[in-house]
Amino acid sequence: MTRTAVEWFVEGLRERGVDWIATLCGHGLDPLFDAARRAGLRLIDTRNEQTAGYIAECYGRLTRRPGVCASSSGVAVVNAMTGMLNAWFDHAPMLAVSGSANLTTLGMGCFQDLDQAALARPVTKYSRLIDSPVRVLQILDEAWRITAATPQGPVHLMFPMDVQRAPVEETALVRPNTQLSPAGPAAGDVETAARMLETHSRPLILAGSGVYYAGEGEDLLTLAQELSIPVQTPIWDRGICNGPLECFLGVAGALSTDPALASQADCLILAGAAADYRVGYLQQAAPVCRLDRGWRQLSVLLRRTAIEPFTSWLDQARRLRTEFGVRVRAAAESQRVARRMHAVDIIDALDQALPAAATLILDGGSIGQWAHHLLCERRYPGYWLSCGRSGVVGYGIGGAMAARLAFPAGGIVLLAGDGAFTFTVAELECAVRQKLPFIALVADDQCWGITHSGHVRQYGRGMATELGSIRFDQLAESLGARGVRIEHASEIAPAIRQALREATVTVIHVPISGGSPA
Ligand SMILES: Cc1ncc(C[n+]2csc(CCOP(=O)(O)OP(=O)(O)O)c2C)c(N)n1
Ligand SMILES: [Mg+2]
Repeated sequence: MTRTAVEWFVEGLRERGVDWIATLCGHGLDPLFDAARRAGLRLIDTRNEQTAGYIAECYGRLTRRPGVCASSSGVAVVNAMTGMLNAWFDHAPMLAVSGSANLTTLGMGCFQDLDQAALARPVTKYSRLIDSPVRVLQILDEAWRITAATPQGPVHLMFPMDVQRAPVEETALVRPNTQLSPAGPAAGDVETAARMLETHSRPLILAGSGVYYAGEGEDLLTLAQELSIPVQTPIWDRGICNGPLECFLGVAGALSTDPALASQADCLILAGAAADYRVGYLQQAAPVCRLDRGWRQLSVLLRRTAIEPFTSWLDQARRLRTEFGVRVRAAAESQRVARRMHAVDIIDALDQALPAAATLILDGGSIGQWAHHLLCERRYPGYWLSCGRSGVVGYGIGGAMAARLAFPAGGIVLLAGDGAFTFTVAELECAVRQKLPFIALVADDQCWGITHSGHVRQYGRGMATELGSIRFDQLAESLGARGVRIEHASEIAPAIRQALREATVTVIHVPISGGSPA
């Protein structure tokens, strides 16, 4: 069945028990009005949007259920904000909708052109542009749950006319993730997690940064080991695993897709992990719950019920992971260019030469992906620093300096792409002068490799992705650091071992042929 995005939106409102919208007509609202009228949703009109706003927020304060108002674009939204502001001060639930000119003309000087989403942000819990017709119900659901979540408060959606009118086939609609509480560091519910484990046979724990910051990593891993539950960490989140454990199965959500354990699992526990792109927005059917804190209580609760370990499922998951590693390595070998080094030679050398307690910092595209795929389970994300959820490149030299400040003793190794390394390369002089030594391995493919591979795959050629040649060893020396140039793969591990004995910054320049795992 096909409907316009605004028809789906109106139906979504009806499903949430809304039977009126307070409003004042004007530019940007006509498709909404038409859909509302046809769906039997009453329009309460006013002479000033302030009143429409007040109606919505007062309804919220009286009933603790969100009232809805709709205003036209530009100054009309400013008027309606009076009501939003009242709801804001009172922690009252309320949904304010604003119309606007077409998405395709926003910011180009369209009629009443104004970034209404930004305008309302400081006085709402959530304010966004509906910029994708297929996401209309998912965005509505998110806004609705955020306005109702404690502490309550107003939310605002800006709905351009062309998005309102866009036809959307039912099967194309992005489904709201109704099993989870709205975004935010919800503590979760121990009993729900316990019930989930008692009633399923293939659970997967996604352990993200939240559980690390909550200091519950060890409790989580103790339970996972005891019950043989596979654990993965979303790529770029902080890890919790500091040594070899049967239950730890590396990183989830890397670009080239890991064994997709989430799709094989029959239930998922998000432990301080976000339901974001790295876990496919959790669009799969398996039930999900969140448990950021409370892992020790969960152990206690489960001990009483004497639940059986998930041994055969963990074996199966480990097999999938091993097969995945074999596939990644085969992909690397297929990219080999005669007499040239490849990224995997650096990974293998690190595997041999890196002390167990060294800190590894990853900065770069393809090189980061190879490392996540092939090194992660043996390096354990507990000893890593990566770019974090931002996915940024170019942070690594600062990261290495910070690591040295945090850990005065011990190995610190930055593995960087040639592109990432040059963002802040002059900082090498500062690190040397201020006695913050580390080792930098530069994987030099003379390009923004991961972007380049993507371009080649999609367009048959790279576009603004090639980089020139730099003698990183000489550059390092000119900045006061040690510089080492590698000519053969067999030299990499000895160079790392030697650099670990030096009290200064060493840059190990490894020229490689290109290639990404994806
Ligand atoms: C600040 C910033 N700019 C651009 C990007 C997009 N980007 C992601 S990976 C990448 C290529 C990195 O190249 P390099 O460091 O040489 O690593 P390689 O992929 O070649 O291994 C780029 C440009 C980004 N993530 N962050
Ligand atoms: Mg590169």
